[in-house]
Amino acid sequence: MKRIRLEIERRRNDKIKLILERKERGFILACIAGYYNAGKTTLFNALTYENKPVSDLPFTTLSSKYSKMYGSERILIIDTIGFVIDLDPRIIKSFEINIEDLRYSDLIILTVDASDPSDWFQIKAETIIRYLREIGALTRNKELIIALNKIDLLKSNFDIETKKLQLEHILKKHDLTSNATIVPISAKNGTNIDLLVSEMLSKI
Ligand SMILES: Nc1nc2c(ncn2[C@@H]2O[C@H](COP(=O)(O)OP(=O)(O)OP(=O)(O)O)[C@@H](O)[C@H]2O)c(=O)[nH]1
Ligand SMILES: [Mg+2]
Repeated sequence: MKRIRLEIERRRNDKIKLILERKERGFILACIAGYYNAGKTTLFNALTYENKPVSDLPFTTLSSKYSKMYGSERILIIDTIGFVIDLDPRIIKSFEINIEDLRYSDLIILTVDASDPSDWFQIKAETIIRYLREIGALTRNKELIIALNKIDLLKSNFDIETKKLQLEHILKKHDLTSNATIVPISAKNGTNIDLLVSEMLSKI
């Protein structure tokens, strides 16, 4: 256990060094966060023209992935491991390595699954926003875009607006209204990706 703990600490330090180097080289770091299966990698691929594996099995992505955003030499998009409610405390330590990507990023793109039923959607969104605050990834001066993903699975605009209102309510509760924007998208179909990109550029 001691050996593993030391190894995790060493990797965490290496990771922080790497992140700081990238920042020094002038990269702007945009980190995609969210629960497993929210569509983070699908969005990452859409923003970078990468082709990283995507699936409906949990934990398809097991370590952070980095790639420049298409059309930009300075913006680095980061895909992260999916978050889980009630994460087993024994594996939290190993997640910490990836937490540094979230902490040091200039912009967080929180990807949420709009096709979740309203009550579940509410609990998940509240929990992850609280968590991001707790780990110091969502400070008052951190820019935040919520990508309300999978809108192709919703029946009407009314459903999209309802989910948006739920998110707005949570943001207000956490005093994040001024730095946050919600963009409804379908990462799979490419809907509103252009809107998301222009929102990213204006925040950066
Ligand atoms: N209908 C629909 N499905 C989507 C959309 N975006 C992603 N998916 C599907 O959702 C599933 C999960 O997508 P991923 O991109 O692997 O999700 P992830 O958040 O990276 O998941 P982990 O790596 O496990 O954390 C896949 O089956 C995708 O095809 C979308 O906009 N609409
Ligand atoms: Mg993934």
